[in-house]
Amino acid sequence: MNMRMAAALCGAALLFATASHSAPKSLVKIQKISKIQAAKIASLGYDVVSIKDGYAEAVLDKAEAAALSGKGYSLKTLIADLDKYVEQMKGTQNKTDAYYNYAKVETVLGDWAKKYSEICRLESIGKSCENKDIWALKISDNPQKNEQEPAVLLMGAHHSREWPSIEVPMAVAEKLLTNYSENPEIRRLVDTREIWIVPVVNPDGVIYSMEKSKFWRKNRRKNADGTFGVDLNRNYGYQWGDVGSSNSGYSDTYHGPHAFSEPESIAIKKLAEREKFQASISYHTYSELILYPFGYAHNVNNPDSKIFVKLAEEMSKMNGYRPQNSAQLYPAMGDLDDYLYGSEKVLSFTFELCKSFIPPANQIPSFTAPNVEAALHLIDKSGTYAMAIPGNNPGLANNLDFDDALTAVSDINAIFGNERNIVMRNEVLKQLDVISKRLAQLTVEDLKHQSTEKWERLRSEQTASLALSYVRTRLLFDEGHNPGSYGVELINSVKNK
Ligand code: 0X9
Ligand code: CA
Ligand code: ZN
Repeated sequence: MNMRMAAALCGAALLFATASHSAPKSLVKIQKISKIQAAKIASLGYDVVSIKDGYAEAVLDKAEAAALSGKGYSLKTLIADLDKYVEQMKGTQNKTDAYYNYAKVETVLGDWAKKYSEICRLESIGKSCENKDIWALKISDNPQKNEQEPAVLLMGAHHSREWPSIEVPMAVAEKLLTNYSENPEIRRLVDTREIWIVPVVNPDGVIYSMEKSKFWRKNRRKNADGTFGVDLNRNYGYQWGDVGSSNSGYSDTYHGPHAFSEPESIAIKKLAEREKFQASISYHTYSELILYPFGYAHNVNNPDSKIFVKLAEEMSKMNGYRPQNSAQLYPAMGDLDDYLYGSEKVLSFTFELCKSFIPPANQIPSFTAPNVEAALHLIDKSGTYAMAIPGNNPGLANNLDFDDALTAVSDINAIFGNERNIVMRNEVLKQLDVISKRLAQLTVEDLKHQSTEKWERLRSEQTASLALSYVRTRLLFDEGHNPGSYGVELINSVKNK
């Protein structure tokens, strides 16, 4: 071999090593840095996975680690070879404790769709880069019909190496389906809501991560430059861009050639546009956080922050996670939540589950159980808190059932009772008016059928005074036109107040 050829080969080998990114990645602690410094590192496109008081953790290859050391940061390797770590975690699985893989998700969803066909249906909402179905299970009464009911979307595995993110949405689905016939509270949620579960947004990445035991985060797009993968949580089209997000195919936070360049993010977009969700959770790992928008930059005004904060705090009581604004963790452009909230007015949350990417399999029940409770709470409140704002489906408040409408007025009062912003106050009052009319309509119907149950309940709810006054007006009006239709006692009590 002559020298020139050797040199050329050497160059090619080097190039190949970088392009395939086969160098093992490490979990590295960046020591003695402030949260602001950590966020700054993340915003440069480094894969910062956890920010704590005084330090951060990041997934770095050798070159990235060297670059950060070169800038003076003090690094400590926590897990040297993350591919091996995935292999180890795979080994913690046994007959009773095991993570879902794509094939099992597909089988189990199919089985559920058959067994519980009265309350769910399975739909493929699109195909991945490698032509795998992106499955969505809709859980509701009359699942074949698109009813005017508050709707919630739960998603797992935008990032393939974050296996617990598949477990939680699957556990929520299982809880709803298997408890429907026995548990009245579950039955109420299924009957009055539309719950959509997409446990694996990124099938190709999950298959790659589990079968090749690669510490893989992105999808499996073959990029134009020969690299693989787009970070789906940087590919959404609201404030898509370069902050906390990379324009290089090599990077784990590569945002793709343009917004919505990937079939996986397009599938979610189409579903969101069609179903008009009130709320959503996208599951990730790790750090035990509940994140809410906006996340693309610091201090962006979120007009609905009161609802986000209240919901996050309540869910936090159930799983012990810390509520936080996304950008406060670190700004990153093109994430799912900014799109869902910014473009579709969805109350969108990201949960960072667990204390590590993939806890040993015997810990699965300990993180699914409290997170099922948190999800059920959001599903419940999607019919009350969400009604404070016109949202993406303004007709919905008009269609609430009596229970939801009554809870909505008290919930909305609790959140906005001392709202100082006059624009917000007017918006909320408008919604309260719509809900009060709905309450009045249902109450009058009830009274026409000689039942006073709703009337009594309305009278015992302080915050329902507006609805009550609508009912009174209606009763007296009807009495004037058609005396005797409601009974003397009722009319007298209305007259005497
Ligand atoms: O960076 C992400 O995509 C999420 N964290 S993870 O470690 N699972 O990769 C968090 C995204 C939160 N959104 C913003 N900070 N904008
Ligand atoms: Ca329904
Ligand atoms: Zn993630």
